[in-house]
Amino acid sequence: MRFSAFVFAASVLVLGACGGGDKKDETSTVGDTTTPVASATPTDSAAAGGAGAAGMAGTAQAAPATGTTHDVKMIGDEKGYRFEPANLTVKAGDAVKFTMVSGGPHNVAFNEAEIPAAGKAQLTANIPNAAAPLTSQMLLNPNENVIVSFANVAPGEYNYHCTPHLAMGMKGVITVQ
Ligand SMILES: [Cu+2]
Repeated sequence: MRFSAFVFAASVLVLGACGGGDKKDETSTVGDTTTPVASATPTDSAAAGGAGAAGMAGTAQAAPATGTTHDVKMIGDEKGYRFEPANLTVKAGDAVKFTMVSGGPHNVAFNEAEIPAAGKAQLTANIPNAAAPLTSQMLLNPNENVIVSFANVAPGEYNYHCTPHLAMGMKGVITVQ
């Protein structure tokens, strides 16, 4: 009887130890699961923000270009910060490829007050991965580019600038015929 009781007590102790061990494992597993979820949250927020930004400007769908793709270089060097060419005329259906050359980060931000109101929603929809309405992501490295389609964008003059270098006069205008 005494021996059996001892075995029983030992079994309880062992079970108790195992139970404690299992709990610890569960806790650390939950911790491991929580970490990637937490790190994924900013990405989800950014995606939601992007969708929200597009939503704010309207419900237009991105319209692919059907015509010529024009090149605009984004440059920052000893001569200053600039888009080359800063003045560009495109036809309906054309696209403009903005390429980071030097002196970044650069972006393309159309001035909401200086573009035709009728073009806002479509232009915002036509900026891939827009950071905000009418505003591209920052281009950090040489040869990075953003291609903006002007398909279905209302004719008129579209003034834009680079947000980090606006004070240095990094501005341009695209005239859509
Ligand atoms: Cu810039």
